Amino acid sequence: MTAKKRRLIPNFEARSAALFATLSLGTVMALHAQPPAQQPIPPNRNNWTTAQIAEAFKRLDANGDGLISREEAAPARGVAKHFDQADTNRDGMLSAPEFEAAMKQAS
Ligand SMILES: [Ca+2]
Ligand SMILES: [Ca+2]
Repeated sequence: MTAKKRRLIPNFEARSAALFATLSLGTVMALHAQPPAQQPIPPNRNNWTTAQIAEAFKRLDANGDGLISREEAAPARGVAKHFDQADTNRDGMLSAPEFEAAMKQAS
């Protein structure tokens, strides 16, 4: 603490600095108090992820041969309904890529 230093920070300057700090803080708080700007909504929010589709495929593939037959698709009404559309190569079975493409189209 030197006399020189004290002289550099006169009382009124210290007070205006405090006021400035308060105003800045108020501005920051006001900004934070604002309702959140539009939450970014992922465009594919309702779409199934590849992982979810793979999981669903595994569940439907009751005999684990890597294909979903019409019988295996029966419990999943949506899949059964679109089975023919999904079965793009018309072999009567849904392969994983066929199933995935159909699920992504449906959602
Ligand atoms: Ca199967
Ligand atoms: Ca097929």
